[in-house]
Amino acid sequence: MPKDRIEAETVADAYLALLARRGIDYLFANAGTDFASIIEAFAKAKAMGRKVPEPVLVPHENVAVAMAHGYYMMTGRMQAVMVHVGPGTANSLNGIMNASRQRVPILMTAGRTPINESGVEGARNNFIHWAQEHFDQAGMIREFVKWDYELRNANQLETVVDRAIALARTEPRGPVYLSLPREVMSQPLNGFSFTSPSRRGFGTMPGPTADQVERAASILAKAERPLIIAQGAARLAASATAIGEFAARFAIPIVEFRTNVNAVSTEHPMLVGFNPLPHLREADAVLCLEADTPWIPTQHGNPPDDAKVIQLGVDPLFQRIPIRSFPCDVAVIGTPALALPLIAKAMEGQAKREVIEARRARIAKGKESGRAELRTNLERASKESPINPVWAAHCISEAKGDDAIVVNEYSLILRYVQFKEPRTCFGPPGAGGLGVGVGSAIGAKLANPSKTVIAVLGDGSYMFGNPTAGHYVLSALQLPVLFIIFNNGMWEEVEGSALRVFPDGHAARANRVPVAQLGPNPHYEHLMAVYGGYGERVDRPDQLPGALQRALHAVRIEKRQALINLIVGRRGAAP
Ligand SMILES: Cc1ncc(C[n+]2csc(CCOP(=O)(O)OP(=O)(O)O)c2C)c(N)n1
Repeated sequence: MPKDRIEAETVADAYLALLARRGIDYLFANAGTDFASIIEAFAKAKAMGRKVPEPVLVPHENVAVAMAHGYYMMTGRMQAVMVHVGPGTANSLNGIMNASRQRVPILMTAGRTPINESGVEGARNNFIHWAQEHFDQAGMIREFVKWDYELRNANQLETVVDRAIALARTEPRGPVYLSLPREVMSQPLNGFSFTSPSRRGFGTMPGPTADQVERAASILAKAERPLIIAQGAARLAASATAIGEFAARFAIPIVEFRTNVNAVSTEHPMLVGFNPLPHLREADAVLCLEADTPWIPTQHGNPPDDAKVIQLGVDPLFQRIPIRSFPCDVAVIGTPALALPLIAKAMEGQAKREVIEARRARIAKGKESGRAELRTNLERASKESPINPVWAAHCISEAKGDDAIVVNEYSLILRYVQFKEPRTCFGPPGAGGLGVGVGSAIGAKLANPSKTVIAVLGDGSYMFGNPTAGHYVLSALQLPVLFIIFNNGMWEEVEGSALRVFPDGHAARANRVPVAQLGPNPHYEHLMAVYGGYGERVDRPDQLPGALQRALHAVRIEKRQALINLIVGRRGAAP
């Protein structure tokens, strides 16, 4: 077995060096007394030129997790987060739930308060060390991680780190949790030997059986009105390419319903929109790609009873969701990248060319008439005050440029925005834990310093994202991101959900719907003065194009963060 030996005087030295050797670029960290030997190890590594992950201080745990999330979505490279014992773990939970449901691997770690009250290196020396002890620290996070463990001694360091990383990266991917007791991390070592490269089977990938492929191919080849619903499918770059090719080859329309990341360009001839309606009701076969919620029965209805439904994904039944009963006539196990080319091959000769070409023509015609409707809506929206979110979406689309990456939590109305490339528009994770937008935009920028990154956030989502922590990190790393806040002074989604349940109730008649209004309306743009960024408030529709140019100039040319506080009307009123 090839071995490598590195210099290390403590377990913390060896731990950080091993993370770097196993491909971890960053440790997004929110530190406390548990970090003593980690801090010492980072300082020593810098002084002695040892290779360790880059430490990034992130002053809120949820932002740290979202940064790891955004970085992975862009690069496919998993990162590590370390937080302060139990309280830090508690603060990170929202982000971990998002990552877990979106299959984002993260090495989530936390210190452990010392168990020894005296007598050993690292023993308790602060009053918090008593009250911070848990019976089961991982218990609070266990439901949303694939594996959890506590490092017991130096001897098992390589095994534990490799197992954590291998399991996080094995499909279905997701976060893992490792607690690192202070005494163990400060134990002395005299150098550290480990297997290099690792032999622990990083990132296994499940694939479909021949029977699954044949049954799916037979359904899709016979269908006259098949439909693809893409959702979490393009989290892997190779899957995005496979979806685009498969749909184009067999002329199957794609609906990107609540996609976590866009699978295809908005110019793709088979992209028919973002809403399962009306396509779902007319379909005779539905291919759901990594879709935990391919449609919402109470909103969209269901496909016709005799339509066949194929659920394709690494875990097509989403075993960790307690109740989920979408039809599944065939479950195909695998990523779209792996499974779609196999299904395409099996469809060859079965699918009738004339049926495919007739469908292609019908879809092109439908798209053309849809575009005319959008133009009419846009024309009307362009003059409205407060600014109509339709007009805002259009202006952002015009200004952003083809290279931009947009993180949308979740105010941007996608049918008014052009994305030339797949995987350039990131949507909110299915778990809906608000606050992911600020941090994942920072993670995306860290992964792609040369690209323009734009975070489009509701005023509610912005505040959930711990913006002061996020702006601080950007200024510390000298990374410019443009934030566009759709400021409607409310939680429209919360209001809407109450009124949909009680359409004729008291809340519907109230001037201000309780627990859904955010007034008085703050001047979020002033926050930029604190962080050396560029801030602007926009009240009128005609001001927006100019404001976007100025803000983009700030991020692209002046290299400072920017924020547009956009005073918008309700999105619900938008066509
Ligand atoms: C952590 C968390 N808390 C609460 C919610 C419930 N919630 C869903 S949408 C929403 C309002 C978001 O407001 P905003 O971003 O301004 O968008 P708007 O609905 O006004 O368009 C809230 C509070 C949530 N999803 N996540």
